[in-house]
Amino acid sequence: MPLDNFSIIESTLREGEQFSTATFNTTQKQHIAGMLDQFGVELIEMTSPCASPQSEADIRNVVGMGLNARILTHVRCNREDVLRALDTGVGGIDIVIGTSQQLMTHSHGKDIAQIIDLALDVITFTREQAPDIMLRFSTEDSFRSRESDLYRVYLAVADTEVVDRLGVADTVGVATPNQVWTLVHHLVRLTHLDIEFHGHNDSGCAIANACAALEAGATHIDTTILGIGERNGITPLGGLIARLYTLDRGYVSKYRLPLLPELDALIAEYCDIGVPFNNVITGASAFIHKAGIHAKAVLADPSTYEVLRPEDFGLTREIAIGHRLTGWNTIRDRAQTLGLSIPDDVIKDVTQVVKQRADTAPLTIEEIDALLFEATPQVFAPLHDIEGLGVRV
Ligand code: HCA
Ligand code: CU
Repeated sequence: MPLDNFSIIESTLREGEQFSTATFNTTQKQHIAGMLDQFGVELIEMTSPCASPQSEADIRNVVGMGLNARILTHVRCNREDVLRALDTGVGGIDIVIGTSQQLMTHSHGKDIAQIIDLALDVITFTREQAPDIMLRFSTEDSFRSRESDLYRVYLAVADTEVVDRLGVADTVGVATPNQVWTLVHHLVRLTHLDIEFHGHNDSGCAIANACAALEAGATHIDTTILGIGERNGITPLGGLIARLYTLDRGYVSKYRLPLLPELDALIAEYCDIGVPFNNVITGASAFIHKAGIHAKAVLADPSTYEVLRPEDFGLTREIAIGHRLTGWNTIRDRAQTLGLSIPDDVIKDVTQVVKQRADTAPLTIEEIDALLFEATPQVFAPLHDIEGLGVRV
């Protein structure tokens, strides 16, 4: 069952490099690869060695790190690219060619018969050159390709029995979860090969589509940290983790989840973008509860309004206090945190003061605390002897 046994192909160092503000230097690439490896991703995909001299050198550098994760590179469908990729010592090659009318016309100019001939030539050549390498073949823009064309290509490739995996790519982020489920389901049934899904986020479905792919039997999902990639990117690593965690925490227990905030922060820094406020898991507001009704329930039992436990990701929840939607349970909790013992009716009075003042502007935590200290009943110690001094106070 793939959800129990899927692998992440982490493509921050390939798709992620195609993000508008991403230009990772060698040290940064090594740092990213090292952290992804610690997080536990199974595969790391890197930019083609044909992209630039530094890209080629960086693959060798990362391969030389001897990580647990298998290092892959991503190449166009031709023999020269494959030879250069093999020369870097990678553990796997991802080959791709466009099959939609748009890409056939404007990208490589080949028709479906020519694509099939080329694909069969390149994959059999690759297998001859490298009998043990992990080999994947993918169609680009799968969801705008004619269905009959797609199956012709995939079945011809599968028939050679030289590839380990077929890739499905929602290159322009147009697919719906239903469409992804259906295509992956048919490919699993027809080929019995591993299936990879790569989904862009142009219409906001990248996480849902990745999940649909897994539910249909896909074995591999492409992600990038923070979802960076061409345009607005692909399935984010953290988003995929959250989606699966909420189905069953066991699906993602193989990963070191508390490293996620560090990974997101690292890429935000390298790309000079900041982690989006509403980012899944690591956005600044992801674990802030505000309305009095929510806060009361969360204080009693966090699972009332949390499907992700912040502590599983090395994070903490926060209850916003000084606003007009606040409730007396929240104010009482703050008093207890401060060690103050204030009767409930007084807490309720303080709450009304907070609400009234917050109608003008939110109160800071210091202002709330000051109100609570002011409201604390003065307790005078009874007169007694200070032991041994005979002094009455
Ligand atoms: C690209 C295209 C690609 C390839 C995906 C894949 C896409 O930008 O090179 O090989 O699985 O989105 O189609 O990223
Ligand atoms: Cu892509």
